[in-house]
Amino acid sequence: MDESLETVLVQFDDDSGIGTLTMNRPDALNALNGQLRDDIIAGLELLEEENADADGVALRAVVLEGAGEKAFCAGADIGGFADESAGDSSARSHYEVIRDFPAPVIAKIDGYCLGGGLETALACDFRLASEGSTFGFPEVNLGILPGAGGIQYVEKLAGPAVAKELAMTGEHISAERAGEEGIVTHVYADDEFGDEVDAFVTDLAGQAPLAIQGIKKSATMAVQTGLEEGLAYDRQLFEGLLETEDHAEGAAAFAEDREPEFEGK
Ligand code: CO8
Repeated sequence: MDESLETVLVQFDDDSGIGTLTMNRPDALNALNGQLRDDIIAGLELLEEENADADGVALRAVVLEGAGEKAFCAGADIGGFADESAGDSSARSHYEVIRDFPAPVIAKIDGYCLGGGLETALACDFRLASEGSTFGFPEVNLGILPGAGGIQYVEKLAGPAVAKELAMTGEHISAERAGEEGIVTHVYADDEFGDEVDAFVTDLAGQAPLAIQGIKKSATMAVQTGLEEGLAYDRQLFEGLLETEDHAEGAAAFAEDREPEFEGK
């Protein structure tokens, strides 16, 4: 599949099961306007449709990236803030749709990752960055704050001092520092970035997809609930996975000393 929405390019590779969404407003450093936010959701829905006719799970992982040389995403479109906070408050935001999306979503960050762009990356399951990338919450310079979870996420990943430093100073930090603080999952040398991301995502896409879905649900639950409830939830997920063909395949492959072939059944 190869589709161009107004501000997002959508691709799906049948062989690997990897989908790619490219935020495509390079002239505005992929700043998030209403159209881009809607197109990210629409792109994810298009990719999810790949599972509808599949025998098992076709869509194994999604890469979210920014078009152009300079940015993953430079945050909310300055000038469009009125429509950022207005609108239908019952509609799910692209941040929530990414967070709850069944397949893992990997933010491929090459360049500026700021404000709502960083919050978009934080809603993803993994943040893979080139070493030349830059991170920050410039909202304070506009007299606002990161209102889509940025402080909450960074506080959980890096602690309150780092969250407050980023949000209160508006300063940019390097990919190296973001990696050290745990805000970014991996930082790769610029000239190895594409290959390293491909290797990471291909590996993820080859894992048992129902187990991956369960792990994502469990990890989301872990930040939303108490330990007892979380443990009960994990037990339920675990028992469900014991019944899957993928579990039987994994065990058989181990016994036969071969690579498993998971289908998401
Ligand atoms: N919105 C709109 N246009 C932008 C944005 C943006 N956020 N960022 C860059 N652009 C445009 C520039 O206006 C410029 O356009 P043009 O060529 O037409 O003049 C083009 O992109 C290239 O930008 P620069 O020339 O500025 O490029 P530089 O390399 O000199 O600088 C920077 C790059 C440092 C990234 C700089 O562009 C910048 O500081 N951008 C603004 C960053 C920012 O403040 N982002 C907004 C943060 S606020 C936010 O994200 C709130 C989220 C709220 C979520 C709430 C949910 C409820």
